[in-house]
Amino acid sequence: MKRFALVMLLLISLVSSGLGNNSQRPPNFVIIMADDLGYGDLSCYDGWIQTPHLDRLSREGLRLTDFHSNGSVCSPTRAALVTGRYQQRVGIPRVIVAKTDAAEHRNGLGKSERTFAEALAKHGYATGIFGKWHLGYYPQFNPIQHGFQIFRGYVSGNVDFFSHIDQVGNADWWHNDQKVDEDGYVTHLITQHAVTFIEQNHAHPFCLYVPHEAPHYPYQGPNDSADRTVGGKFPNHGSRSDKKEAYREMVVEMDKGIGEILATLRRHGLDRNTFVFFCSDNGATRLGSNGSLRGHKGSVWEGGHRVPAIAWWPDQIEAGVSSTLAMTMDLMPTLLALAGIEGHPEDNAFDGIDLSANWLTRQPLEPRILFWGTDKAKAVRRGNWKLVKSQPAGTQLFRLDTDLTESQDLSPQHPERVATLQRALENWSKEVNAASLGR
Ligand SMILES: [Ca+2]
Repeated sequence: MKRFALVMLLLISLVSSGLGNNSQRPPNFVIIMADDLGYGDLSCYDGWIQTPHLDRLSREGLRLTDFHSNGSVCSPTRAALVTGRYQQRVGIPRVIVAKTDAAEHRNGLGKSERTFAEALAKHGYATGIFGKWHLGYYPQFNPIQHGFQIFRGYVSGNVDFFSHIDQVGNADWWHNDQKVDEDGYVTHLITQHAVTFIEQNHAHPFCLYVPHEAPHYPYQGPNDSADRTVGGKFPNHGSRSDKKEAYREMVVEMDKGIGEILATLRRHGLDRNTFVFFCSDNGATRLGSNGSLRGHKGSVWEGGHRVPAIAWWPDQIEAGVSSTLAMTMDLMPTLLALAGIEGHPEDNAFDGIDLSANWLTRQPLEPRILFWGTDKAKAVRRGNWKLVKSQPAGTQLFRLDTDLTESQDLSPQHPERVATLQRALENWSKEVNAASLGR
């Protein structure tokens, strides 16, 4: 009898672990990206804002403590997320700006790049993006040219949460490649479209990309009203005097929306066959919190790019905390591996790596070297060592396991290590810049 019970238990655990009825169908994907959310903002990261739904995701999933955004600003990280490659290689090293006469306004994600949406759509996935694109203003850069079958949202860096007008006074709300406005608070619209997408596609594999606007400026909570008008003069950051409170309200509203998405997955019995990933696209501004980390959005200090991130897939990814070093560009190779897709084109080779074995079975990664670069500063990381080249500080070396706040420059004690990392950084810069010019 005892033996029978044991066999039954084993069978039940096999079925519930997905080796049973889920094995014929590849997993669904939900990728949620917050905008400018810091390492010290969420309650599950000991932050100052209560976020019960993300806390639950974190409790049930794998909370990552050494996950980094590719860029320290918006467009570069998003370019790396959707392509699995360094943004410098992809030709999007800077923010694509709203100002129509600026050179960076005309940049966008090139047709030759392959996105995760393209690869998944080719293998039968329904693909949708609801929220912020920020990879090009013009129709040829639109998400529907890059494998997404449906897009509702905006293409610039930020819009008024109510009037959906960008920061130079142009209307910016789209249905695919057409400007079609809708009434509503941006965070609510994103959630509603995401929920509808799941409901319409629950019967087959889907990939849902949810790039939220919160908590990027303008700082507007759900009970406020529009500040921006077409062609008008307005305060870019919104009219509220209590901006920190507005920031908190924005994060809380995003958290509620994420709760609704998760409830929708549960309602359709998809929570055991859906991989959910949450992260931020760069560190917080001074209005938010990066915890004890040095620096803010825009810098290559940890506060610019070490961000909250959670990988969630009940029964497949064991709940816990992971200190594995990872970066935004690892997402695409990981998604394709989880979907069982091989054969990514060589001329679009990944810089990111497949993290699935690390997340699913805690298999350690091979040692690797990672790079960050803005116009003003660069950084390189190998193991716990990080070299930062910035002005006016110059070249400095830090050991993050004992000095997470990057306050103790160890370069005088380790000249050889400095030279090796510096050489690697120079080679990398040359290589990605040359690749970008050859696009
Ligand atoms: Ca951002």
